[in-house]
Amino acid sequence: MIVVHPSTCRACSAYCPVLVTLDDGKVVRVQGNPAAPLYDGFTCPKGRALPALHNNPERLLHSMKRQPDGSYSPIPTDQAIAEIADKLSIIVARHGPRSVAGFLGNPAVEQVATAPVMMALLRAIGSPMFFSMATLDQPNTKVAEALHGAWDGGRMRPETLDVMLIAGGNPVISKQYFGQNPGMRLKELVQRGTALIVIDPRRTETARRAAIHLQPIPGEDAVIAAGLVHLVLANGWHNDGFVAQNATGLWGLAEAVKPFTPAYVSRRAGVPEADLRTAAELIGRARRGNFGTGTGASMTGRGTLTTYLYNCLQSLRGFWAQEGDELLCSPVLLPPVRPKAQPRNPVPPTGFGEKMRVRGLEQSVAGIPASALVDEILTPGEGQVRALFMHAGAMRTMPDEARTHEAFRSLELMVTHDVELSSTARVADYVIASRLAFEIPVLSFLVELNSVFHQGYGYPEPFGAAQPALTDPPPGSDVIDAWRLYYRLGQRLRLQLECGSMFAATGTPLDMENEPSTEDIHALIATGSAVPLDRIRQYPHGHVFEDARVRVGPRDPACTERLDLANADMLADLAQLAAEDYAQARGLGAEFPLLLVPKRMQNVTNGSMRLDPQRLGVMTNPAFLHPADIVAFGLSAGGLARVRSRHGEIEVVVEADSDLRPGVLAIAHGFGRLPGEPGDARRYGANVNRLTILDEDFDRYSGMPRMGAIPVSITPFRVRTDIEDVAA
Ligand SMILES: Nc1nc2c(c(=O)[nH]1)N[C@H]1C(S)=C(S)[C@@H](COP(=O)(O)OP(=O)(O)OC[C@H]3O[C@@H](n4cnc5c(=O)[nH]c(N)nc54)[C@H](O)[C@@H]3O)O[C@H]1N2
Ligand SMILES: Nc1nc2c(c(=O)[nH]1)N[C@H]1C(S)=C(S)[C@@H](COP(=O)(O)OP(=O)(O)OC[C@H]3O[C@@H](n4cnc5c(=O)[nH]c(N)nc54)[C@H](O)[C@@H]3O)O[C@H]1N2
Ligand code: SF4
Ligand SMILES: [Mo]
Repeated sequence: MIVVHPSTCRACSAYCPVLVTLDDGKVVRVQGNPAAPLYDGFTCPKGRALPALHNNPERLLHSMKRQPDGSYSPIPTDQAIAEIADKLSIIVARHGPRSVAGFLGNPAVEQVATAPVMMALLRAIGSPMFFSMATLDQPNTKVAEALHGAWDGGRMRPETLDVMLIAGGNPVISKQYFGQNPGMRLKELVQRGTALIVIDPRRTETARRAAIHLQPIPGEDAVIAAGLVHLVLANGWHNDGFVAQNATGLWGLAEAVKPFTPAYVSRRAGVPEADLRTAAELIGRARRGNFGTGTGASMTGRGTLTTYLYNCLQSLRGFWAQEGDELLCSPVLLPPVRPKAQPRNPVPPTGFGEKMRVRGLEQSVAGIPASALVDEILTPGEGQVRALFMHAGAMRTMPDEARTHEAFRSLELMVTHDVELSSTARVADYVIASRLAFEIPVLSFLVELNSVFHQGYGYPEPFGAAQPALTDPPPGSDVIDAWRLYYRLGQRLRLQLECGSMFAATGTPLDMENEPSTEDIHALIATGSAVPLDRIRQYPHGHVFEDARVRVGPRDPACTERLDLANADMLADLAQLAAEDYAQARGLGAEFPLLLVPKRMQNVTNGSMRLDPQRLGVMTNPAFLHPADIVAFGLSAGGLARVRSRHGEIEVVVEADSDLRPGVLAIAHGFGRLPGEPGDARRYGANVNRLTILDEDFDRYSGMPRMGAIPVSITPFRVRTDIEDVAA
């Protein structure tokens, strides 16, 4: 029987409403849902390819156990859990609670209940070691907000802006910034007169819509931001009244940006001085604006300083939501808020939580540094991590593949969840076979939660969806929702788990006798939500809750809090930036003549969704270069090449991209095979994280290592002879 049900795509955090066609319970079609109140029926190719993921012949239908010879054999999931519980209790008894760690990556987007129950188990064991990809993504946004202070009323809404700046983000592809249907949203913005400023070494799909596109040398975002601050101040375009009432440190900031003259910034970052001045003028003359940094600006070093400077620029212009403005991302599943048009003092970004035993790292406002995990596993001594629960594609997405691999293989116990025997699964001792999207109920909670970590995420409208699972896992399979692993381990270890809103330190005790349903866990996550979950569940297509729209309230007359324009560490970084020999710092030379940068591709989400080459048209992650560089380095488009950094090398397929700035090499992450496994760039792609390392040039607060603007070389490898390829 064929039926069509509304649901939500969770293949990325845009969470597009979809209509799913089921034929006798089998997912056969996914399309946009025009009946949903948001996104105009939009989907991307990944959403439409979800049937391929559900019907993947390689899908993991049974949990797996690693055998002494390194092969994997199916094991009943409950037996796997029993064995894991036995090993876990021995490890805790022998090495203490801190030896147990959990790691949550992007797949948590699909399985919302994993995070609270994994955290509940760690809490019950007494381990603080909860890691997440948030600290390898854009932790600089949380840290910069802590250093600068936050605006209680939040940012101005996109549809009200005169100017919008995006540095190192490409929403048309990533769906970050406008979430859903970003191409259409951008078009609407530009049509209504918003001047878009895009800073990106590639003329991206987003940059095509920009009034000004600065196409800089990668890694110079802090220099450009300082240059814009300099120009705004030099022209007296700052909002004196706003600054006097809400900020301190104007003089310090003005002094610190003095070296960043337009001529210097233009020379150093490789952008035309006139364009820089025009961008500053657009910012200086606008009445409403917003500035945001994406992964490009965050990963290429000095991400915290860059975001801090843009926050300062925002405050200099008074570009924060005003009294009476509608709050951007009014909560639905998050707790209600009563924002005011006033600042909040800066807070220390670190100094409150778990200290790492390595590189002086510690918990920050962005979480425990994921970049410390590998060394926490490899460094002997009290507290050494010996057991790891992993819900991510880490082997292809963590910097420094070789050390990550060494660390994971050295664990006494490594457990992953997966939907295929992925490279991360192939280093684990146990792989728990997991349910897939349409076998799991929907709760649009994570979209909202993400908006707390990064301004680019979240529903701009008070939208919520709580929808049932649509189908059961295939007959004969033995797969579970990931959270059940943690619950059942708690049961076996006779622990009482507590679970609730992720903002609460404790939660409601779970019934440890009768296993709850996933909906029960969702209800606990929604504890104290702005809109009661029962109401949200009444709308099969999801709903915009008009009564949940929040307006920014008046300033409290007694408010004495202030934003900080002159954080001492940030100004010291700025002084160092101005003083450094930038040509030398960049690390380019005859040996490494190109800068490697990150990018996202339309048809994959990091390491996911590479299943159906016919429909998705992509299976590998090419190395994109400007055609002039292809010629200059003796390469051929479509041919193979070897990319080398100081830390490793990979084999890649070369592809021409005339939109890239010459001298820049762009490769997406999330591909490749394990060290020691035979690679094949055309089939598996290449793991860029063979070129990155963890402990050099890392952010002092979040520990995030440099993952972009990496000096590399490229040389032809088994050069193809067909002439057309060279001409391309
Ligand atoms: N060099 C470099 N490294 C990067 C980045 C970069 O730009 N450059 N970006 C970083 C960023 S921002 C992020 S967020 C991370 C992302 O990295 P991760 O958090 O690791 O996320 P994914 O690669 O999306 O994870 C996908 C994998 O999870 C497996 N999987 C496990 N459980 C499930 C499940 O329940 N459902 C599904 N569908 N799949 C599951 C799939 O088999 C797939 O292999 O990578 C980071 N790493
Ligand atoms: N289709 C798709 N969507 C995704 C993902 C995916 O893999 N595929 N991943 C998801 C995840 S985990 C995340 S975190 C978000 C990320 O969302 P975004 O941050 O928007 O990521 P990108 O689309 O890669 O845009 C980054 C841009 O930075 C540019 N860039 C590189 N280096 C520099 C630099 O030094 N300076 C500047 N100014 N720009 C630079 C790149 O050219 C690229 O255009 O996307 C999410 N959405
Ligand atoms: S943008 Fe694509 S992958 Fe992301 S939720 Fe929407 S349809 Fe799914
Ligand atoms: Mo990310």
